[in-house]
Amino acid sequence: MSVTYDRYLGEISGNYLNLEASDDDLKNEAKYGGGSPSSVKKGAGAAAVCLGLLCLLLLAGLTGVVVHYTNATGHHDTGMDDIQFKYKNLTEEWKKLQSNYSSLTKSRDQLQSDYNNLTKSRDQLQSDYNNLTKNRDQLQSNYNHLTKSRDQLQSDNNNLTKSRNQLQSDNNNLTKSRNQLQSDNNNLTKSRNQLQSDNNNLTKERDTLRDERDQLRTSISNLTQEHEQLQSRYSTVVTSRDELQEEVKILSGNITEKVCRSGWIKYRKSCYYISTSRKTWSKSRQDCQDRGADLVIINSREEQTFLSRFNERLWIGLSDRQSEGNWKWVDGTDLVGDGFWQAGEPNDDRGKEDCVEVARQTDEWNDLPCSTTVYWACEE
Ligand SMILES: [Ca+2]
Ligand SMILES: [Ca+2]
Ligand SMILES: [Ca+2]
Repeated sequence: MSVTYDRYLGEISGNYLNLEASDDDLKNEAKYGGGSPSSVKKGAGAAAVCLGLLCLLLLAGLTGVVVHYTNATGHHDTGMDDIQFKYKNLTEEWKKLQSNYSSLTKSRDQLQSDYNNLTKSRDQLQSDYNNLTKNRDQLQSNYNHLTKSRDQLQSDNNNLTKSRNQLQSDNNNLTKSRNQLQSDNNNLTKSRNQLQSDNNNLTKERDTLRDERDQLRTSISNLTQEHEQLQSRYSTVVTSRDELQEEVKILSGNITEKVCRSGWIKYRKSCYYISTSRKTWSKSRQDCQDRGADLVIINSREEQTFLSRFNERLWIGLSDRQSEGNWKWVDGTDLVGDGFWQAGEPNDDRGKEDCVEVARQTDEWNDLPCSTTVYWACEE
């Protein structure tokens, strides 16, 4: 800012109007952060200094005019009117300057007020800027988190898609398997029903067969009883026949009733000698032969029962000495039928049992070593 004074024109001119225009500049500087509070303050102070200088210049001008007028009075009384006129103009100029000074003072106060307001606005804007920066950082952080979450969700989504496809495939396979199983189940159900029907028929046939079997068993039992009764009757008839034939022979005088020697026992058609000492099988047989007889040959259950009454171990005339397991009587004939062996005999114990005794405990036959010494029975 510059101020000039034209002492001839009596005018003070300057660019003080620019002080008013600087309001917009200050606003712009505050808005864009380009200005500083000290620069604005400096402008207002410079305006005040300029106003003071203007007052001083005006006062100096007035003093010069008075001096000039006093000097001129001594030499030129005729120029009084001209000086009076210029004084009047200067007074008016001074009043204008005074008015401008007041206006400038008001403008400065207004600028000061605007400066204060701008400072407040700037502080508010700075605070808003800081808040916005924080919000921006927070939003950036949120954005980053959301980006990560989105990526994670995208990855999860991909995995879920794969799992869903796999499950879909599995579901298709399971559906096929279920349909196959359903078909198999239907076939099995048909087979089961068929088997159930067959089973029912077989059960009926089985029950029928059981009834028939029970009837047959009853019939067999009845037939067996009849058979046993007939067998008993047959035995009785045979015995009666033999006795009758014996009596016929005796009565006809063709045969003479056998008489046993002293010490022998008669039973049916034979005479028997029961020893009173014990010998081996061979020596026992030799004793019988010395007596004109041989070891006993058992021809029937009755003869076996007869020998049992002596309640002793007795050699009989049966052995397999010539051929193991091939039982022969002393007359050279083979054993016919099952014989009268006790349970578990003949056992040929240790391969040394070839001769037969009537055992005392059971009155049945047992094979034992021929060198054993027991009693014996001769038959004549
Ligand atoms: Ca006999
Ligand atoms: Ca034997
Ligand atoms: Ca034996």
